[in-house]
Amino acid sequence: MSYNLNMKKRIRHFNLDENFDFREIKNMSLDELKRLSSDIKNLIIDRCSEFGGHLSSNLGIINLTIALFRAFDFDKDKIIFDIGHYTYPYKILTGRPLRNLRRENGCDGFQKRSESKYDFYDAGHSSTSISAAVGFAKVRDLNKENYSCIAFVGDGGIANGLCFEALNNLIVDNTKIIVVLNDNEMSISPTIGGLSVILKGIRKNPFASIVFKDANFEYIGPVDGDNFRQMQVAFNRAKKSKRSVILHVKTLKGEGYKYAQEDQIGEFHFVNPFDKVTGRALINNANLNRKSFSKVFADLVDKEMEHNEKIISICPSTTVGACLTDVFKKYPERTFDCGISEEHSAIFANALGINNFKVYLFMYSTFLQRAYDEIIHDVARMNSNVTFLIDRSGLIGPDGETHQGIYDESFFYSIPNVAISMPHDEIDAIKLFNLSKTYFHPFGIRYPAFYKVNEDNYVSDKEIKFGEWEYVIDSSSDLAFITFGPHLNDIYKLIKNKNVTLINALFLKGFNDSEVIKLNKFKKIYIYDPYGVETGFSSHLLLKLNKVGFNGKVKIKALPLSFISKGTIEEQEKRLNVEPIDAYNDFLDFIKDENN
Ligand SMILES: Cc1ncc(C[n+]2csc(CCOP(=O)(O)OP(=O)(O)O)c2C)c(N)n1
Repeated sequence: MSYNLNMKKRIRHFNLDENFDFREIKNMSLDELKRLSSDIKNLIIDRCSEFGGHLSSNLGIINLTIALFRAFDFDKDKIIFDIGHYTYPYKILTGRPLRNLRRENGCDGFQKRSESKYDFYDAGHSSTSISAAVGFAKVRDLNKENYSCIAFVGDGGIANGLCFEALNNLIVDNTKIIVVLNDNEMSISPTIGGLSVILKGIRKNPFASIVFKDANFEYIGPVDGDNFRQMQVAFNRAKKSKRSVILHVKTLKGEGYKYAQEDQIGEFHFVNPFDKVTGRALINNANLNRKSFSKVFADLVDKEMEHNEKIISICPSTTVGACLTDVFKKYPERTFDCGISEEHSAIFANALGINNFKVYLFMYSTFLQRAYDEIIHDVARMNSNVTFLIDRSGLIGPDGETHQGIYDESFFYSIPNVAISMPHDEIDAIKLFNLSKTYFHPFGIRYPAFYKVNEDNYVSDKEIKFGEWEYVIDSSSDLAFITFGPHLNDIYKLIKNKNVTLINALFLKGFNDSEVIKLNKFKKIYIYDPYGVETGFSSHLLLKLNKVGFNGKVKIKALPLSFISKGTIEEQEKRLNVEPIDAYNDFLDFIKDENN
């Protein structure tokens, strides 16, 4: 067994390195299991305090994960974690001690097939695990093999429609899976919705589990997720059952780390690097010289809700990240956290929108993908009064491929009736928000989490009307540089002394035709979009230029149409050669002839 003796305290610790052999868990005594649990806890707190990460969810399921290794054999059995943000204990036990967690060349923050043969499925978005486990079970049955297929899902994740679709199919299918339902009564914030009420009932009175029994599942639980013996008995029963099993486990989010355990808001669900002793974040917007766009929009909506009773705010499950906790407390009747329910939220918003309410629908760009059909079929077709506040747009950094906010531009171009915009700073944000107040059709304002605040940033003093672009530098030259978003500041600094026209394309879709016609006077146009893939704004503008018969030259720098893996945003931009300085140099190259 792999131990380290800490002579001072005379405690044996486990070597939780790449050589840790999870097979040893099956033979460990209760004392050893507890020590293993405590070592995993300390490692997770250490790594999250250094690199940031999903702290609370992982702390709550350490014993549960160890118990899974005692009961199952992951050289054969398959486990699929929903979302994948609570795989830290599993990663540690399968030889991945979270080195450089979420960094460019470090351990991924989610489960990932390319990282380990023990990661059977990739995820990042919620509620895919049961469908995937049913698929794995089908493979097993068709190949006439024999192993367990487990979906591990939280009480937040299971309430999403996808899980209901999977369970609905499973009821009439003779394939067997085991659903481990990790019930900690929290999603990011406390779990909301009817299913959470049912689960609460079951926790108090297991007979209420009749809901699941009637549906032809074997219901086991509720089981204490801290108690190794209870879990062993429950897993053995689950393995023996002929039917699919819902194994309901109660756990405590943040267990074992005071601040996380006491957190009822959701601030320790995801943490930036922090001081272990005080629990306080080591980095904040002020010391990084940046401003939170999320806070800017939360404040704008707050002010508007105060005097306008027709304003509704909806935010499915990400209220903490969207800085909406206080706003939602202040206006409980007109704010809705609908849980992990992007599709429902879009239609709910639409119904309010067509009934003369002004709806602000807050969603991260990546999760908005879930509502694509509802945006076309409902919001856009009925042309309703919904403004999408699209947070975390552009490159997302350490969450990697599954969370990039770079595809919404492209999919909006295929949807009629929707206008899309992007501010470069708070002043742009206020302008766009003010325009949204008197615009009664679908409108998206997309923004990254933050922008850098520097003294020499470009500050606009111009008014704009809906659909207009801003000429930041209006030169006499026949060269135009078109961009938008926070990097406009960097480009402005780089080219302000050149004889070049710089345009802030505040509206990425739904801009006036006259803006395109005006471009006809330029010989060369450079389009720089570091916030969307190349099928987004740049392609859209090319099409528009083609329509007005533009016969000059166009060069584009946008994100490649690909899946972009983790790293800091700066590292990702460097890797992709899309930093402002890259665009600037590329632009100089493009206009060379004119300079000679
Ligand atoms: C489609 C989608 N919407 C939102 C999120 C953001 N998100 C990440 S974790 C999480 C909470 C999940 O709650 P639960 O399943 O109960 O797991 P817990 O973290 O509480 O253990 C949410 C909403 C997501 N990953 N996917």
